[in-house]
Amino acid sequence: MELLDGKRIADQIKVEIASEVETIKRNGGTPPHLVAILVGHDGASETYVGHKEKACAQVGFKSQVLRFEDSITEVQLLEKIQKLNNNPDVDGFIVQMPLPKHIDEQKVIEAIDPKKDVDGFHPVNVGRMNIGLPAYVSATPDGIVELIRRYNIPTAGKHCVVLGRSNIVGRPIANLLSQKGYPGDCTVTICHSRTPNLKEFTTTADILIVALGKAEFVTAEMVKEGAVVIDVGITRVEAPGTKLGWKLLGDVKFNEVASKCSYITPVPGGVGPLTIVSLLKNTLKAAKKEVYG
Ligand code: L34
Repeated sequence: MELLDGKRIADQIKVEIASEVETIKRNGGTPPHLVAILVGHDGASETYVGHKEKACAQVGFKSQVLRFEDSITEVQLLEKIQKLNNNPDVDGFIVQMPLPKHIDEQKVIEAIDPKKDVDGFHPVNVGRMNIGLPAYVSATPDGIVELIRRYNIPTAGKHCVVLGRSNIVGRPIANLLSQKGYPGDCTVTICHSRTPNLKEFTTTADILIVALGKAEFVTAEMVKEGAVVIDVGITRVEAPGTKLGWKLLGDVKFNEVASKCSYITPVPGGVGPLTIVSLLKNTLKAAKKEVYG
């Protein structure tokens, strides 16, 4: 069993990005500029946006977090988005999800100019990604692909089973791994909450990607010997007696599954750090106008 060390790969890629930023600056250009909108005070969102801000600083990007209270109206938020769309100083921006219930997330996503949509959530980017055109690919699936690539994990002809059909992870990763080339050429099965006999599918997976958001859902008996297991889940659970009072759990029961795997991601330190780095990659692409010219 080998651990897929997302933290290590993320640090490596950050060094590569930082060197590109240096080149841009040396040639008289301005560093990429990312803006994140954060609504409310959700603990996990605060952490993730904090990681994004820190990563920008590490690679030499300009970054800014625009914070708003839960009470912001949809109209007000859409106005902020228009301003960012029209601000030539901003290369890309994101609106951290989830949003308060009174705001329609899909409306917000569609208000973002696809050229600045470094989250890759806008239907134009999703559509372009789906047919293999240059696009901003959403950060978590892109991070998974990058992890597979950096560890040279073979994918051609492999059976990849994806648990979860969300717009931001399950669907796009299933699409990417079924596309031609490397990492890809997989036979992909998408399973979800209405799939009967889940175990029948998961035990045939050479590559098992779990993105359900259900802590420790995948047990050893669900995994084939020698499988590659990628755990996208990240749930905070109470942990009395620890310093923080809580800890993070993945969707996979790591302790009993790990010994069966050829490769497995830890939580934390697996997919999460790659998600951050993929956002940086998209922002760099935006600054270089690589996707839309
Ligand atoms: N708009 N909303 C938008 N874009 C995104 O790409 C996200 N996502 C998801 C939630 N909402 C979003 C993220 O940023 C999930 N996500 C994310 C980002 C970073 C990490 C996890 C999820 C991360 O840094 N994970 C660390 C541990 C974090 C911790 O200590 O809580 C890890 O090692 O897995």
